Amino acid sequence: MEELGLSVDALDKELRALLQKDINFDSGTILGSMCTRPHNLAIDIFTRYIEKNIGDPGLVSSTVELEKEVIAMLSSLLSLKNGFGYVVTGGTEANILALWTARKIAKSSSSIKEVIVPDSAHFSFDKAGDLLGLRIKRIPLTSTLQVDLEKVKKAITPRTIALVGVAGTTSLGIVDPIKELSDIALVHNLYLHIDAAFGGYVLPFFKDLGFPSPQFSFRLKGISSVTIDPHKMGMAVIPSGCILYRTEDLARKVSPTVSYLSGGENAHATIVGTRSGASVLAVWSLLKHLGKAGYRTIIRRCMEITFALAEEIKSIEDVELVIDPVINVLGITSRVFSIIDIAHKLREKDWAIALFPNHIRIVIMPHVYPEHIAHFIDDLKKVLDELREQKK
Ligand code: 0PR
Repeated sequence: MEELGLSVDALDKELRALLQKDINFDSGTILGSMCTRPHNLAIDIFTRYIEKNIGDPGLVSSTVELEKEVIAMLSSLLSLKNGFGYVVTGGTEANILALWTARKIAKSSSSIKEVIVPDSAHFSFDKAGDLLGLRIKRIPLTSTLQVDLEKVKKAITPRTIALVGVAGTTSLGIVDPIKELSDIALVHNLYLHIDAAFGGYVLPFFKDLGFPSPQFSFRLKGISSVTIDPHKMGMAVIPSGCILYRTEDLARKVSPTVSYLSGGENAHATIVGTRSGASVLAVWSLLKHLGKAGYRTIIRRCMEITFALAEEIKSIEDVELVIDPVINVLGITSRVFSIIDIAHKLREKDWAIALFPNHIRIVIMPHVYPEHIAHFIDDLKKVLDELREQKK
């Protein structure tokens, strides 16, 4: 740190120059991210209420009431009346909280406690396992890339404390057979957590849009908690995740009481202490402003572009879809060329795509427009031509 600070103008100039390599969503080149440019209303509300710390709830009791409204609105989207939960930093914190809760209520007396997750589960479950001392058992997928239910059943032992299902997987947007997982959880009296970090803001709108609508809501009685992230398809500002619990009792399992807070004694039920009240208010404002109709319009647009891209990919020689898209996540692979070579060449052309071991992931977020996709298809065709040339 220098002795004398920079003027705001000088600082602004320097910062702009230093940030030149960062890519913005409005560049139209980010096709592999599960985040998007936040809605303008969210940006406005977030900046207006930036000072609020909901980690001292007594100081911001009105914000606390609105957090309850956020939880009520998101719970009701997932068919739950009187849901409980918190706005957290993202899907990782929500998933850690869920497994922490499961460990708290676990009846298993075994010193090793296990959690059964699909092989497609996000790496935040590995972080959670490591932090909480839980053994994460990854279960293989079937040909539909959903968790193999027979293998789930076989993996259950007296050490098992929880099952996880994913509604919208990170790599391909697949929805596990959640109804069947719920039935298994009920039979074995296990905690079932659903990771709908991405799909939670997408799937609830499918029925009205006329798309196949897999079950994953709290209507399935075996589900104990759900992760649903406003900072993905909710168009909220980072950090905005959400954990929803079926009952208040579950939500309270990991909430030590803190006696000394300035706003008075209170329970802390999230991992972080100081917590963004501005995030809560931005999420609340978006839910109130957009309503179901607003979100449905956003989802319809993303799905139309996804389906159009899927058709394009099917028509291009030497590449193919990993599987027909279920939501606005699409996997491209090739039997002819290395997908790593294709991805690297696309990245050289400035496309910010996600690269998984066997496929490129494209996520059609609200910042993606048909013209971006048309440009991407042109470049993909060029890349394939280059690779064909090289092969000769
Ligand atoms: N659960 C699922 C199903 C997820 O896909 C993710 C993250 C998480 C949990 C964890 O959420 P947080 O990252 O909010 O803790 N999915 C994205 C991914 O891994 C995260 C992301 C978003 C990565 C935007 C890159 C990016 O540009 O792809």
